[in-house]
Amino acid sequence: MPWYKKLHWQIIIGLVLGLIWGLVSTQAGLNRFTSDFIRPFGTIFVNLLQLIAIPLVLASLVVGVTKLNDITKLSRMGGKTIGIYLVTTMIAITIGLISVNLIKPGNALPEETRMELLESYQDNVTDRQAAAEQTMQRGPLEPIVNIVPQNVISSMSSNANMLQVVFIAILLGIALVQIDPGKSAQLVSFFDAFNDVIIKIVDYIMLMAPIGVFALLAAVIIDLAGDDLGRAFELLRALGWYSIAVLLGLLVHMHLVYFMLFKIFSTMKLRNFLRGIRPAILLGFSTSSSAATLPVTMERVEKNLGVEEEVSSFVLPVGATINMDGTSLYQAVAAVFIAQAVGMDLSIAQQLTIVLTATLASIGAAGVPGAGIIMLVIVLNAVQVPVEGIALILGVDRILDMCRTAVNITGDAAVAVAVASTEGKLADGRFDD
Ligand code: DAS
Repeated sequence: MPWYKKLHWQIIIGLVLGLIWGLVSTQAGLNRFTSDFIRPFGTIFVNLLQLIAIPLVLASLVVGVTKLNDITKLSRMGGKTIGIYLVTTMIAITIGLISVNLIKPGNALPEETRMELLESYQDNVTDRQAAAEQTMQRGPLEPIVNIVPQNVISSMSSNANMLQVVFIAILLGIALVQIDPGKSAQLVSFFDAFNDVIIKIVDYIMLMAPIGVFALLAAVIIDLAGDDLGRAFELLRALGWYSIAVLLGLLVHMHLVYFMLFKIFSTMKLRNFLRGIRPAILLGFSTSSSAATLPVTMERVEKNLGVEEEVSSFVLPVGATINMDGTSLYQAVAAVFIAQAVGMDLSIAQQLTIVLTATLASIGAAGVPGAGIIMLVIVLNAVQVPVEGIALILGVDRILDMCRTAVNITGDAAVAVAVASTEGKLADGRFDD
């Protein structure tokens, strides 16, 4: 198959053309046109992915659980999955803290820029602060209470409730395994067929990926630059070191931690792993949403990496909501950067508090765009860093959200491979698209 027919190349071309169009648009006064006639294609594409996410999780998880004919496997696999998720998240935060303490991005911000930025973002800070205050009011066990829905239909009303759908699907699957096989067979084959249909729909949606990605990137650039490219570059320059601290941490985490994960749990080569899930990584980058990318992550992990459905259908939906290595690393860097920028020196005890609270904040963050920065307030409050500092990083948050979401997805897929390998459910993977 010629290279340009491969989906991931088409997505990359869409990405690059989107970036170029966005920059041209800001210079040629075409922002209005881009917003009215190009941005909608990105919205349609993300809507399609969000549309398919919940039916996919429900169908694949029910099928996955019923295939685990012995439920103790589920608890063993569940324990292994959650355990590896927590360890990789805490390592991510530690890498983030090392990166931000070495680079010290906060010290590069000039005083006048900081004061000006705080003012210009005041209204956004208020909005986000209000959303985050709400998060603060709920108790520490709120994320656990939230897993159990009151109503099946309402639990499927938003991708932010992905864990509720996981809960329902597991309950359904366990009940199906426990009733008379003669009766459950029809229902299991229904969910099996439904699952195949959903995966086929994901293939159709992916045909739109290059266009969707082009539109998403063009929109991000015009949102960031407004009609004054110069101001955007001044802002980016002031925040350049901060972004480098985040990106460096993400790169180290992706290559060191997942490399080690495969060394311990699987014989898969990191290079082949990354090739196998490349479209999902690129999609996570373009949509900034683990939940929206989940259908593609599942399809690629199963088709390209050979992870059997009974593992991927459990590990990936759970990971898309509670395992966010990229987000937790970013929250650690952001909290210390803001502290540095307002002249605060955080003690080791406070930085250890960041490890705990960023772990909780990333578990509580939904797999949707911007979730990480709203939950960041929990971390800032825990170490008494002024929440207003969020204004410093709002400007580049979307671009970093794209990067940390790509790492979140990579982490979910890496754990799926590791768990499948230890469960003997990892076939020899194929790595072509
Ligand atoms: N965008 C979130 C996700 O989908 C991550 C974040 O906001 O930090 O994973």
